[in-house]
Amino acid sequence: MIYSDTEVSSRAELRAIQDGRLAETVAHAYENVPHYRDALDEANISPGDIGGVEDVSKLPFTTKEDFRDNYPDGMFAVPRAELARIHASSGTTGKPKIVGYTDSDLGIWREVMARSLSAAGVEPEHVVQNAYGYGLFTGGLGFHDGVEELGACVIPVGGGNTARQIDMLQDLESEVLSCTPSYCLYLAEAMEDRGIDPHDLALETVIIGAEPFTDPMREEIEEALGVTAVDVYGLSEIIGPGVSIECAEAQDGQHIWEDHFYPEVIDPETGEPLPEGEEGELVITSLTKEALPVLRYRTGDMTTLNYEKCACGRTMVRMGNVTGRADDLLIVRGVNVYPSQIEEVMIDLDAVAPHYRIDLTRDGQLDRMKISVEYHENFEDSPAELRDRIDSCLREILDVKPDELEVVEPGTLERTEVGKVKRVFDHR
Ligand code: DLL
Repeated sequence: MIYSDTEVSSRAELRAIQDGRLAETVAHAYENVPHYRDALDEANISPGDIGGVEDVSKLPFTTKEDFRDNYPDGMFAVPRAELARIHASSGTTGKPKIVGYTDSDLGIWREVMARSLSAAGVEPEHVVQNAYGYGLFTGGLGFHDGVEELGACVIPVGGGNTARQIDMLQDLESEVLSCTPSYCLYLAEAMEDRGIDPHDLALETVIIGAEPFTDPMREEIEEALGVTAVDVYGLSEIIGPGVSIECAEAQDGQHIWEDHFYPEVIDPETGEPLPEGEEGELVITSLTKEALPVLRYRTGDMTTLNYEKCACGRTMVRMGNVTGRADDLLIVRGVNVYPSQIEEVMIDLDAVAPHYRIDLTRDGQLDRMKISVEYHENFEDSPAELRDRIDSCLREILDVKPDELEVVEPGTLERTEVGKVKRVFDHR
């Protein structure tokens, strides 16, 4: 269901809103954040040069390094006393990125999350079991507030705690579950182990995000649980979950809430904006944030933009689902390897469970790549034969051969119960 009229406003109306808000955001950032003042001065741009979104590409990019250099709160544009909440990104390396919100920012977050949930098919009478982690991670509280804003009922189970999670799904008949795709698969397996058929649950929709997944993995989730799986995207630096989401009607790209987040796609090498439909790095400018305005933030996430009106009636641009990050690229013996290429092979093979890991080590000057993969419980041939099959599929898509390919028993590889799955272990 369409939650707010803005979602169906004409492109011209939307453009007018974006123009005004962009000019205000640039002025706010320039006046209150030394980093932006220096960056704009250095680029010879003054806030008055930015009349609207047609001028956005004049602005310098903001990067993850800028957050790191200004740790913890140097990117904030309001005094401490005006902050209402602080979260942090779940960065796996180095210091986390600290992000702050004023009351108004929290209100906007609630609104975009309510829109997102509504687009996913959540209705006020539904019970939403929220299995995203609560705490500094934006997933838990972001979903929580959005469910309340929509007027639905939230069960704040949080991440992990699988036995209780399953009890709640059964006893409280949750219609909606929100969690990472890897945890969703883990839950499905855990139910199977306990002899519970997920198709007997009241569950209709799962809202998965916070980490990349491929279409075959989504199909696996939809089949295992008998649900519609909707992809939700977001990042702490911009607000958290709720930057964009698929609509349940089309499940064909994620609507970006463009009245709050202005998107561009650029060539990650040259920084040049790319035309509609070409894949590149997503760059986002916040249009309404007070505590942490962000100008042309390089998300690192690879996607495309599609401005065609959607079957659901929404006019807001859709981004393609993010299957990888610009910095995901692994260079193995000088050859480019994207983990998503390996994942696609694994998931296409019925005999293989969607659990695998890639280990990279260095032997003297030489990179070594080991891939470990679990076979599926119902698989009946010999693991050696399966190994050969995977090997030939990998050869077709990779320009570098794994040095070791290991097929292991179901349940061998470590699962993530909380947070985001880690599949690549680069020990080099
Ligand atoms: O993961 C916010 C979030 C919470 C999104 C719950 C969706 C659901 P961070 O911890 O800052 O924030 O991580 C952001 O996660 O730049 C992407 O690389 C990745 N990511 C988030 N959503 C998706 C998705 C939250 N749907 C980083 N598909 C982003 C692929 C995703 N990657």
